[in-house]
Amino acid sequence: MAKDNKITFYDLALSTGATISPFVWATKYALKHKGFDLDVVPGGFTGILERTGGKTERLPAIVDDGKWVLDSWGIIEYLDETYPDRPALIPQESVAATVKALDHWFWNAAVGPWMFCFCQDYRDLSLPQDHEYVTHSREKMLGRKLEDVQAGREDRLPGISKALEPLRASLAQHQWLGGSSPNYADYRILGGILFTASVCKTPVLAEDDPLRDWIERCLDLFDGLGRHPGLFPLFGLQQRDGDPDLFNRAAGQGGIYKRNTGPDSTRAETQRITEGMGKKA
Ligand SMILES: N[C@@H](CCC(=O)N[C@@H](CS)C(=O)NCC(=O)O)C(=O)O
Repeated sequence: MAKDNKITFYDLALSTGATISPFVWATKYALKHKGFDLDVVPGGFTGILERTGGKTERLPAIVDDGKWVLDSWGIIEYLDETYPDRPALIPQESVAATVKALDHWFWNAAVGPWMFCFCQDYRDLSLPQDHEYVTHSREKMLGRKLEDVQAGREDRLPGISKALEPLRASLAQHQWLGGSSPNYADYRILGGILFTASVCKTPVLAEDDPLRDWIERCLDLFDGLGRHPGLFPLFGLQQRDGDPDLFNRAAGQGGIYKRNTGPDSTRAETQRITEGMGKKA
């Protein structure tokens, strides 16, 4: 049991002091959701193995009353198993299954593409002692010079914003991804957004993006945990001539939105799609 309600939390931060990793951000929120105070061990990319006494090369990691727990998913499983009387992060297995699908989609649609847009800034914002390691390791991962990967991002950002429609469709009808209160689904997606906010020297979403309400509500949680002064503005992306719409302004049609309540609800569509049928050419 956490002594004095405190859990030791190994952070991964930039020179701004802001946490960088999506996994670390999500875990910070998860610990707060469980009602714990954090005893933060600060640090950047290099020296993780030394900082953790040889326990891990990757973060997040926590220590709960002497017990080491690694990996963002391992940590939430541990927290829900060990503290079942505190608010659940994953209230039932179906949530775990859905979060895994959502996380996979979001990583491919947004977190990865945003990383490509800000990888040079990510290196430049890292602690000075991390620059060489971040440059070398990320160029190995991405297969090109960081400057070349990042170049042309203004042409890619609108498409990434547009791709977030599944989140908008859900959050137009629900206060949180967790329903009436947040759960790990919210924190996991928020982690990717806060990763982006930690490096996005140019905004990634429109001022009036429908996701804004949910993002602002998430940032307010736990006494403004997500309102770190080192973060950059997410909102303010401008649509240029030739760009796709940054979000769907005609949302509210199709899929679960469009309830069939009988012929009156489908008559206009039926007329539209059958117009001209049977006419001789
Ligand atoms: N599966 C792990 C992944 C953790 C991970 O890859 N963390 C990265 C930060 S995003 C890290 O520690 N990187 C250190 C490094 O690059 O040396 C988890 O979910 O915790």
